[in-house]
Amino acid sequence: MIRLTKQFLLDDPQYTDPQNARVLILPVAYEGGVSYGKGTGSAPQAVLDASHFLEFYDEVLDIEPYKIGISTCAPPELPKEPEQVCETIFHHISNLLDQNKFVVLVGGDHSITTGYIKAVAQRERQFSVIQFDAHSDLRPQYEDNLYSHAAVMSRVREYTQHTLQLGIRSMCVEEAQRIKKENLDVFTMHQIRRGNFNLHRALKKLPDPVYITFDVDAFDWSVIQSTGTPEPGGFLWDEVINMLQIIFETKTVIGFDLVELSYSPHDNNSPFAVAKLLYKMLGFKFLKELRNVNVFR
Ligand SMILES: [Mn+2]
Repeated sequence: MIRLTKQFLLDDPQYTDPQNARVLILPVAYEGGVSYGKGTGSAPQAVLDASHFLEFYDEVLDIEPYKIGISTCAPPELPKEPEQVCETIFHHISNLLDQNKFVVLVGGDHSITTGYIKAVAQRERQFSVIQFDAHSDLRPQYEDNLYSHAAVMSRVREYTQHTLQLGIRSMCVEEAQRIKKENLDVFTMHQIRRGNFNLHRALKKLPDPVYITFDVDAFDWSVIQSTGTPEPGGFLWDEVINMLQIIFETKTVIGFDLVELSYSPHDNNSPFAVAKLLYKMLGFKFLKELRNVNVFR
């Protein structure tokens, strides 16, 4: 039984009823895995609040994505132990996937991704993960915490070897050595800015289906100002949207998360950008179905 909370975008039960909705959003207010700035725990609510100021219509895609049905679940109550947090998220996501829903996880810090990936790994013999992030997150663990947000891609790679990491501009020397030794597909901002990255070529190497884990610190500060571990020099809005459009057109995306937004009472822009990113991604995902729905009806 899904308990309702404040809904993403609108409160019209015709489009937010959990039984009929194709998309379920799971807000997870967790910041147990952060290392620097606080505030990721309040971020999901800020995204839901900001989403009510979005336009329903996508003027680029010429569709109204909400008509696919988007329902927002109540945030799960979380235990204290990081491993138990992962298990709790795993069970929640599994339950939602069993209902044949497309599930979006909104964080919360990046450590929550592992629970979702575990649920995907139980259902897919083979799958890929694309990470947008300033940080490579490839430490084996961080401060004795296997489930730290700084180690999340190490956990992910225990479930799949097919990963693509984009926008990276911060790592320790051990991570750099590992990337070289294991020949990981990690593309730094520096490489991308030098033109040493071809998305189509990178996507060809990734078997379907694809999961996207999106740490919003991948963005430049002009897009996302409020994030726990900020790094200068990130992606601009249109760059990300263009890449995501190509990914959704080329690959079968089975789920995604948006993590590491940090709530600040002085910044309405960042949660709004995350809300819009979420809505854009749903538009890309359900474009074909939504094209058959007349928006001018
Ligand atoms: Mn990060």
